[in-house]
Amino acid sequence: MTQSVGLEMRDNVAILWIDNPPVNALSHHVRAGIVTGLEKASDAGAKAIVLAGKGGTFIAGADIKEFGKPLQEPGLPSVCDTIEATALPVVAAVEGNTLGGGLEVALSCHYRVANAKAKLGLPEVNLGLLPGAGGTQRLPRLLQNPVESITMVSSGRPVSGAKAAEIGLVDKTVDSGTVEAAVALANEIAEQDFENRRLSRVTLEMTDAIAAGFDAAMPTIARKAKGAIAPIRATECVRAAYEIPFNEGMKKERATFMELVVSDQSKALRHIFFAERASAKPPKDVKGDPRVVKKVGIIGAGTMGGGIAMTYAEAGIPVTVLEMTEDALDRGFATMEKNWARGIKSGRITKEGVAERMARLERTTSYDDLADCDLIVEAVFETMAIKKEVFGKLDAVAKKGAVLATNTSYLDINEIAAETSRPADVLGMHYFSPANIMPLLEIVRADETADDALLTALEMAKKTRKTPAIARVGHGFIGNRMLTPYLRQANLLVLEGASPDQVDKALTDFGWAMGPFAVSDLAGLDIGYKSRQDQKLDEHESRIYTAADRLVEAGFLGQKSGAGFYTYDPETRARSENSEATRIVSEVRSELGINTREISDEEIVERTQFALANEGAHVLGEGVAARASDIDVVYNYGYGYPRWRGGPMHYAESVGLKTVAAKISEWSDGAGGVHWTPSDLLMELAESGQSLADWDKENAS
Ligand code: T1G
Repeated sequence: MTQSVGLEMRDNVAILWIDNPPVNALSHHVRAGIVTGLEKASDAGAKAIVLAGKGGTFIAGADIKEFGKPLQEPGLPSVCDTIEATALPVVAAVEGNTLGGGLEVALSCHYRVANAKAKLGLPEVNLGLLPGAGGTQRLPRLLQNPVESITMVSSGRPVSGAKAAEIGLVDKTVDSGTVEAAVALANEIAEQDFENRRLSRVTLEMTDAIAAGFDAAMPTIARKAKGAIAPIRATECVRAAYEIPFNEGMKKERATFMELVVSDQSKALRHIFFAERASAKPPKDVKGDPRVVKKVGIIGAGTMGGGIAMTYAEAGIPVTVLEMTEDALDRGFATMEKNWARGIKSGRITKEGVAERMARLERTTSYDDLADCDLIVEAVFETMAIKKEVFGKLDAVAKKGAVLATNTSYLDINEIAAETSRPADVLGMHYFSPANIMPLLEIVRADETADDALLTALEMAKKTRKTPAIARVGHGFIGNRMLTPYLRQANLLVLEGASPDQVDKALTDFGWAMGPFAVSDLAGLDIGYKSRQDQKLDEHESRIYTAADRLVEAGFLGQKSGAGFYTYDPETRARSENSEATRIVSEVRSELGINTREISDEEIVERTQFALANEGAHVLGEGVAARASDIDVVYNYGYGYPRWRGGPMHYAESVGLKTVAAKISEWSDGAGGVHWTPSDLLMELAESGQSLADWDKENAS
């Protein structure tokens, strides 16, 4: 036995308790403990065995932290084979998270009893892997339903215990007393023959209909995978369960797993799995507890304010929304109700659910009505003057201890905080549009933000199911700051000879959800235009956007005006070339005396992605972000970055910081050098050979 697997005898049943907090991952000592426990149960004269997890959860999967390290026997496939081959019947007590290797262990048991609210799934594809301990071979043999097997393996989505009973994944469900029910079943079947419950012995037969089903499923799986390979490879293994014997199917699954576990995609997906957990943790220097938030005030009921108000109401928190006029409130509330109601058709929400959420919203045009709010988030116009005015008023009416948050995308929060007598209560909570949908929340810790105010924002992120990343004050914080050099290179590439469509396609082929020109059209070209006017760019910088500015001046504002860099079908919003944009770009190139050239997709990817990484290294070096992995979280959750690439910083690491640094040095010495400011930190890391991951370990506060 090992300390993580205990044995308890209950009459003739041996319960093997897995105890490996926090999620009972199948670390080496757990795997070894299970094998030993099976022997000990037999020695103890048990007639049947129950496998159960401590802490209200069965097993959440293999220990992800062990991947990439030398395998310590027994490996999970052999543990599963040992369980299945055991002379005594084994019943799995499935509750809490029964995922990945955890479900594979349950599948190698002979019976399964589940709590109705348990989560059973094979999420390995989310890590760029596939079920590597027999899941692709045993699941189809148990379910005898290719559609269900394909869906579970290729989507990674879990099912509830109740649903699991429906599809035959478990033998019975209970609402409580899962272990007791498993012991009762163990007693019941102890003397019965259970040969037919050893799933490896089950034979599946491939039919034309089943083969056609696999053929039909693959294009959809590939489309949804958006460049990720694991869902496709995992489904191929499920198909093999119908075509070749179990042992050969296991060999195919193992070989595929070994290929995927060393793949860049899996390394990237495991990186972001841990990155999103790290970014949700308070900095080490922060002490204390979050303040209690019973009521939230939102200033502004426009696109952002309405979306933020929806986020809190969705989390069950009462919200007071303040606008300057009743008309503005009418519009804002109508939009919120319409947005929620959209989910009724798809069954995501009921009419009563919409009414419940709306009932949590109060409205007012008076600041006095915010006096009882514990957190107030302003989402008014993005000008410093208006923000200062709002915070001056808040300082006068907000209760003592209220956290005062600004949703600003760029502005200096220290300056805003200075407008109040309570800068310790002030911080940034930067939401991304649409705020009720987009998962990222940039929490900006200003110089005087109190620890418990910061902890309150982190707690609110959790409560509203947002993925947070903490930034320090700096123009554009993390995400928007890095967007500037990214868009700069994209626009330069168009000036030099690429078309907007070629740039966008090269980047969607790289994995981005949308290319920069399509995103600019979506956001509205006038937003960038106004920002450039406000910033009064120098000549080098402003010439880059001459074409974009001309488009706005010609009335091409993007999707909202029907055309921008692209023309949009009024019905379908499908985009096609805007010949006027092509003419304007060509005109600008001539005026600027630019001799265009053929530009490769590779150059487009390198210059845009390395510009992101370089600026990210500046952000890191300046302490605006505490970790490189936080920057990756920002881009995954706020900007449509391809998750299976890990993030701009992880991608640069996977290319090799030396390579990235050499390219940036080359470009900064070249014709476009004025547009490159190599990050000292990036150059130092490239020189020293230290990785960003190591830098994070050493420096993350
Ligand atoms: N391995 C190692 N650590 C894990 C882990 C795992 N499988 N799952 C969670 N942790 C850590 C996590 O990093 C965090 O650590 C703490 O536990 C709490 O996690 C062979 C190959 C189970 C739904 O993909 O989805 O089996 O930050 O904050 O919100 O076929 O964790 O405290 O130091 O997420 O309650 C398949 C991954 C693995 C499930 C719980 N299994 N985990 O969520 O807590 S591959 C998974 C989750 C596999 C086999 C294959 C979630 C959760 P720290 P948490 P939570």
